Amino acid sequence: MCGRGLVRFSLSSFQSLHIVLLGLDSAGKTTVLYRLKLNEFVNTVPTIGFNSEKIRLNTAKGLSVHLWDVGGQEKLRPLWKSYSRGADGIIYVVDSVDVERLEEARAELHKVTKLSENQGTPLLVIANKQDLPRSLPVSDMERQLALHELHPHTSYHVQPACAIIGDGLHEGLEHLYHMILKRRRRQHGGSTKRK
Ligand code: G3D
Ligand code: MG
Repeated sequence: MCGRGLVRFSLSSFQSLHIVLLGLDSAGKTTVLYRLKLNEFVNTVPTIGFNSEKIRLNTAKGLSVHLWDVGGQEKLRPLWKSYSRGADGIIYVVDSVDVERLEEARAELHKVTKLSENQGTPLLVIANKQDLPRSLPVSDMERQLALHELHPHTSYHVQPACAIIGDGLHEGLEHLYHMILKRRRRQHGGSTKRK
């Protein structure tokens, strides 16, 4: 994993990361966004269009993350392409209880990560609603979403979470942050230049 030197480099090297929150409607994207922004539960309404907030990472002091929460209803999914283009990272939120729509969640995830502009973009899968009794364990989610079939350059992490109380969210973001760092270091051939 990353040593102290790398963490110091990372803090001074990025000012803001662009991260897009995707997933089927009702997966919990907007709840994730406002839990991270306000550190409180916000009663959501279905998102028409998008919400966007800047947040600061807990661990990487001074680093702000610009999060775009894009509506997940079927008619809004064509927007995912333009919001994810050029993103530093993708957060894909999945409802761990909605087993009936896991296949649909899988298909949409594979579609968006296959886009040429998204190939290799680090991916954080949030297995949300783990507070609910019938939530699927992470290993099942990973298999049903066929994450091993993603583009070979796509690094990913699956994070169990409960967005209403915030469990797992910062931990997941940290994983995403480190995957983004790794990718940038690879792209710069290991140098520590600014983007
Ligand atoms: P979306 O933005 O992906 O469409 P929302 O999803 O954030 O609007 O959330 C959809 C519903 O799921 C909301 O409930 C919200 O409170 C609930 N939800 C989000 N995260 C969790 C979680 O971790 N656990 C549980 N139990 N519920 C969660 P309503 O009732 O408003 O539809
Ligand atoms: Mg929403």
